[in-house]
Amino acid sequence: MSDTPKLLRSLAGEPSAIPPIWLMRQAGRYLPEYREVRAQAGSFLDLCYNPELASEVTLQPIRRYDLDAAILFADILLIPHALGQKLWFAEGHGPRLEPVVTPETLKSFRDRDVVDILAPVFETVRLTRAGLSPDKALIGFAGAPWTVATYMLAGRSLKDPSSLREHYYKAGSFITELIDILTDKTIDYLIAQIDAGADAVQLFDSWAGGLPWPVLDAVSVRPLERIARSIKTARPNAPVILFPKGVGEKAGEYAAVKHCDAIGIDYAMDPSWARSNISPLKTVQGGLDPMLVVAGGRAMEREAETYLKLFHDVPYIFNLGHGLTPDTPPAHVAALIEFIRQDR
Ligand code: 1CP
Repeated sequence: MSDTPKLLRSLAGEPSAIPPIWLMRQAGRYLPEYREVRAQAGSFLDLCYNPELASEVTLQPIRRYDLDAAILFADILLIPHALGQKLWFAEGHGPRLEPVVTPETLKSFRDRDVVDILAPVFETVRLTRAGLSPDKALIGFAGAPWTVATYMLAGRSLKDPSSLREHYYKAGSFITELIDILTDKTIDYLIAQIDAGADAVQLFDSWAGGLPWPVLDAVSVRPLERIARSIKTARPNAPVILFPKGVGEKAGEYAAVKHCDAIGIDYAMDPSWARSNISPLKTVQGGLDPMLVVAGGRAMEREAETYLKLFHDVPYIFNLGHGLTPDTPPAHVAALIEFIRQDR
């Protein structure tokens, strides 16, 4: 058997009786060993910028669960931070960014060299790749321009992004310009992650849901298409995974993006629809409701089985339909992985 990581074989279009498995937010607060390192690091941002500790928490879930892939420990908001916004995580209140972006602050962004400023992240990638066995993949990532822009424009997490739609209709050219800058910076950032040792990259568009089509196309599909195309032109061997959360059947538009290799599906997506409409075009990843892993037991196994059965004859990567939450019992994660890997 070759050392090519199972995840990369699946991204290359190979079906597998037991799919490769990794889990969004597999490193994080639900793990006691993470909380220990996090306390040692100081703040969450200190942890992101400390290559030894960030690499350690990236590897923790691989050691504990023998997952098929590690995902770089960092955050999608490091790009706004590198562009000059002040960023902090108020305990229990999520991220805060200041000042909110205006047409005036936008000007300074173009000249910022995020690859230079985010050097510690690439060092984390190098250290992690060196500490990972050759049969495991290392996934790099970034936020999709739209999702990152929502935080930059609001200065915080928006539970209801409808105010941004209004803003977009009123100040469309400014938001389009911001997205264009983020697209360029994200391309540089992901290529640098690949050069440091990331085997594949994923783009998280967590706030793509609920946008009317022409807006979704302009702020999400087209920028992601440009990122995928630029990465593939520069680094043809690096697979690109898109995770457009909450877009329903518009996921088909992302699957049609020529230069992406896989589509992450969220927990609200009907997996049968994905099997019929995405699998003919791209590897499908994910889907299982993370709340089922909080619940555990037979309900979790029954639903996991649904995904395994539906995708048994096509390339598929087992994952969740969004990230693990801090209240997930680590034993349920272990039970899920054991269930996926059992002979059937
Ligand atoms: O206190 C802590 O330890 C901070 C919690 C935390 C963690 C563990 C944050 C703050 N970010 C992260 C790590 C992280 N974020 C990873 C690491 C790799 C892994 O998956 O294990 C990744 C891939 C992300 C990506 C991320 N950050 C997204 C996209 C995915 C998603 O969850 O939708 C988003 C939207 C963020 C913003 C962010 N960072 C942190 C929080 C709490 C949030 C979300 C806030 C909100 O609800 O808007």
